[in-house]
Amino acid sequence: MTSLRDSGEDLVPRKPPDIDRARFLTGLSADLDIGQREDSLTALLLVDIKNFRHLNRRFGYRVGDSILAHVHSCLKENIKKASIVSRLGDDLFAVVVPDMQSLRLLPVAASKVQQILAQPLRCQGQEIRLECYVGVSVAPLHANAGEAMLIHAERSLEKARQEPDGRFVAEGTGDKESLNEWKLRDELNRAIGAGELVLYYQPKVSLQNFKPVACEALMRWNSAKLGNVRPDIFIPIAETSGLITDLTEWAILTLPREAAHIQYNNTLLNVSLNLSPKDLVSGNLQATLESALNIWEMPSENITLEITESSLMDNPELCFEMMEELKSFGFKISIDDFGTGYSSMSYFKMVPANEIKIDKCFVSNLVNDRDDQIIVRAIIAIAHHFGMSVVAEGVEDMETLEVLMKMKCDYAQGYHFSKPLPGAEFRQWLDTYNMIKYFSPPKRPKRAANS
Ligand code: G
Ligand code: G
Ligand code: MN
Repeated sequence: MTSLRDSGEDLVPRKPPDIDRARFLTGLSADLDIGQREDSLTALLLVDIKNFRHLNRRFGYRVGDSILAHVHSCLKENIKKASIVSRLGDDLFAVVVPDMQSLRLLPVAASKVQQILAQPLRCQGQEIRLECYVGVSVAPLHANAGEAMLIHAERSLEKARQEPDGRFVAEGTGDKESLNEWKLRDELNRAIGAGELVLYYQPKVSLQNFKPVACEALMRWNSAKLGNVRPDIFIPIAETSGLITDLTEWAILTLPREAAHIQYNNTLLNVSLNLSPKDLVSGNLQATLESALNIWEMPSENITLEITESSLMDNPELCFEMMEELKSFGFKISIDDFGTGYSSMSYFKMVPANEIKIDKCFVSNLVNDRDDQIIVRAIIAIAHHFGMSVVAEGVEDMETLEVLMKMKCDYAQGYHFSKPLPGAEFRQWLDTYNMIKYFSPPKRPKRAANS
């Protein structure tokens, strides 16, 4: 008897704890409010006893009730940091841990719950060890409100039932980085409505007539809270979170309004817009484009849609199909960052593009690097063969420009002409454009040289 007693705590006959979801949610909401005010993490763990029905059958409902009371008090006593331990359903318990210091503690907390309940328990002279599944959610990573936290934790619990260790801590909750990303995503979502996004414009200059004939619209985010956030930070986050289609829609609705005033010598400039592959397959890109252009009476021929070469590789057939369709509506299609995506030569035969933009990594050392010269020359020759024009990106000086002109490159874009500028400044840049300033004397056309 004593030896058995040593091996586990005796189950005390007790009434089961009340189920009070409403009270639980009130308590959880209060914790979430504090967490939000103090910018701290609040974790919710849902605990489901494995095979509780069998225990009921084996020992009777009275013992079953006592086991539930035991689980409740055991969690309460052993998880010192918990602010709430509540019974939410037959054998379902919730534990709220406020002010969690790090997301790394989440799997630790889940396994601690399992260990606590696995302590041997003596029931009618027999030793049992409770096993449980644990699902989790964390505010503000997964949700901000009580109900949403519960839904997320229930989903996680569903997954936990399939896991060999009975717990499920979602991917991406393992480090602080993902929390920062989450905050950024939340801010970005707000930014779209808050007017914090702006389009900047960078000129694209013709190497045949030396005039600025087009420009690229580039998104900028001036966040009231975070300052200027670079697109190479927020665009990837927008892409993984699905916000990118909202950003693109914003750009499409903004662009024609501004671009309708972007002219050089009374001629409207063609404007490029960057798209993500998600935009291509989203289904409403074309309708949004057309309605925006209709409002501003801008022909689709004036818009070029840039798609990065590497992004096309995921699903080339579908992307090509969409590009073909956009092209049939008059839009120009450009392949951005060309040369970085490892596409094969057969790609040139299939891609429905009007233009190729050579990535700046091949352009920045063009003057001195013979390998880059060979590559750029080859890209230009092949693109021209297939009827596509070529833009060199990242042109920073006159020497590079000269090399590109010798290679019969069609357009150049880069800091040599201008960095991306806000709309008003860009229009000013166009108004004061002087080709002599940007092209070396031998390359100047005769008339310009004399004037
Ligand atoms: O402007 P620049 O630093 O800063 O842009 C960085 C990257 O962000 C580039 O690869 C550019 O294509 C991308 N980018 C800029 N604006 C947009 C946009 O409006 N949509 C998409 N999808 N990408 C953009
Ligand atoms: O869409 P894309 O990936 O092509 O984005 C163009 C990017 O290149 C933007 O981030 C823009 O600010 C940047 N950029 C434009 N011109 C130059 C240049 O001359 N030199 C360098 N280093 N970057 C440039
Ligand atoms: Mn681009």
